[in-house]
Amino acid sequence: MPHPLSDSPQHRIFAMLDVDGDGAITRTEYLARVDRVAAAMDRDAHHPVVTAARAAHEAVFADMDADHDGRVTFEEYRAWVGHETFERSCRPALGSLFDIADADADGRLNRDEFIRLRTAAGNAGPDAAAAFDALDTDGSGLIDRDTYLAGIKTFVTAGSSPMAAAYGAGRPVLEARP
Ligand SMILES: [Ca+2]
Ligand SMILES: [Ca+2]
Ligand SMILES: [Ca+2]
Repeated sequence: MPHPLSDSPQHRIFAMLDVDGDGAITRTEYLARVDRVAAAMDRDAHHPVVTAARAAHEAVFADMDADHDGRVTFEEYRAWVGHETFERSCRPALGSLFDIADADADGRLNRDEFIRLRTAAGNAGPDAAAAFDALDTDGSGLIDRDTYLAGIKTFVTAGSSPMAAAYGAGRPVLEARP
């Protein structure tokens, strides 16, 4: 039977972060996200933007893992996620991944950078492309940092956002995660 919350933004994001699908986000799983994005964007593992991202992700994980057992369950994640935690914790971490992808450090990603970032972060390629097109409302071919972070925040907190496409919203979770 499908979980009643299986189509919620929280469930979609949790399913993306629980890479091996065992029902918990481990610290290793969460930190590997930084390495995947760094590798996808051809960044050296010791580049300052990668080091900063690792520190930001360590902080998010410590914040999410309420009972400090090194595993974040869906219940822990759901109790944690929201406006306040987004501002305190998610924004720096998501921003740090954006910075890894922003090769020329001008605060904007082009379509290719955006798709590579979101695919490395766990989204399906076509979903990431759809999200870029939805976010790029002026058709400039660039997405700025604030637009990107606001798009994710609205998805996390309100469930509806141009970024929803990145997470396969509208398609069943099982289809989004082959
Ligand atoms: Ca897991
Ligand atoms: Ca825990
Ligand atoms: Ca740029």
